[in-house]
Amino acid sequence: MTPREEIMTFFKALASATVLAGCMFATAQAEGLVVGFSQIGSESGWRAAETTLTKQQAEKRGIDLKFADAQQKQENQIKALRSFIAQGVDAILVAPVVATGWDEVLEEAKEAEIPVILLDRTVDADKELYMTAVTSDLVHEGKVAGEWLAKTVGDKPCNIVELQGTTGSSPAIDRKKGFEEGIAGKANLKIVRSQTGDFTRTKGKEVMESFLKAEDGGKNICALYAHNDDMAVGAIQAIKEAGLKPGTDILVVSIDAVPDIFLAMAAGEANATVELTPNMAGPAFDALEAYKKDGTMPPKWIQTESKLYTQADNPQKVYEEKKGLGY
Ligand code: GZL
Repeated sequence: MTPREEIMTFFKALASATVLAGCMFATAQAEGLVVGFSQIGSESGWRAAETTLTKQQAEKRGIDLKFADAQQKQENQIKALRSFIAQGVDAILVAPVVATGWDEVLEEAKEAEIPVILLDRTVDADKELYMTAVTSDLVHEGKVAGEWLAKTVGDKPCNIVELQGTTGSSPAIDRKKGFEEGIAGKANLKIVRSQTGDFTRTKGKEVMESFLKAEDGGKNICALYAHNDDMAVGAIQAIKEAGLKPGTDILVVSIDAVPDIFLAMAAGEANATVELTPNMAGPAFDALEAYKKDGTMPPKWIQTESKLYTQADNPQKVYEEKKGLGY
């Protein structure tokens, strides 16, 4: 080998070693990260799936996830965030149960230079207080549901009852707003009753029972719009117990696309749902790893997709596909 060839061989080897070291360093960036996750609770099938997938994503990336279940209480979430700050975690994930009341604790996280990522819900706080929010377009979801109903009923008069999500939460506020946009200008479509079912099956059934009683046993009700599938599934039970046919006597449209709503659709008892991915943690951890690696700052909103499913979309098959995915 000539001296020139020897030098070329040396520098090629050096270049490969540098690239390899870089990749290992990048992976090392993900390995060993300690992340605190304040989860709202387990109020719905969707929430349970989000928790499962977040833990799976952390495991896959070698992230040490400190998990705290707030049992639907904001004060428990704030306590958890303070504990994560005291532990000096590398980052915090939080699914904020309601939209207000976060400024102080987010300030404390900023002071401690701990990046905060919002999952699936947003907060009414200065955007500088969190790194990014991984959510769907909640207004759009409601609008898709409203537009589907408007298209389905045509000019027929249709009294709608609405099961709202948790009072004060961004999905409850935005899904209501979006649905009203979706039915705007349709004089034949009217929301006659609207109340929170707190995103749970139990409450959804209870409130639907009260709607049915108040509306002549349900004879005056043409459709139910529920801010999530779990409340819709509870309401379907109430409609059946009132001797009516959900999906026919009372149309049912909701949001999340959890497996059980597809079972109801396959039985003709639900009509449409708008999908919300439970994998919010994947994009969140991607953004965090990029930030830790070289300071790359993500956009303030990482939007996840929303897709309408109806009875025309082979619900039994969708159920089979979805049932193993962490729900
Ligand atoms: C919406 C999410 C909602 C789900 C419900 O982004 O926060 O919370 O739609 C869950 O199932 O309770």
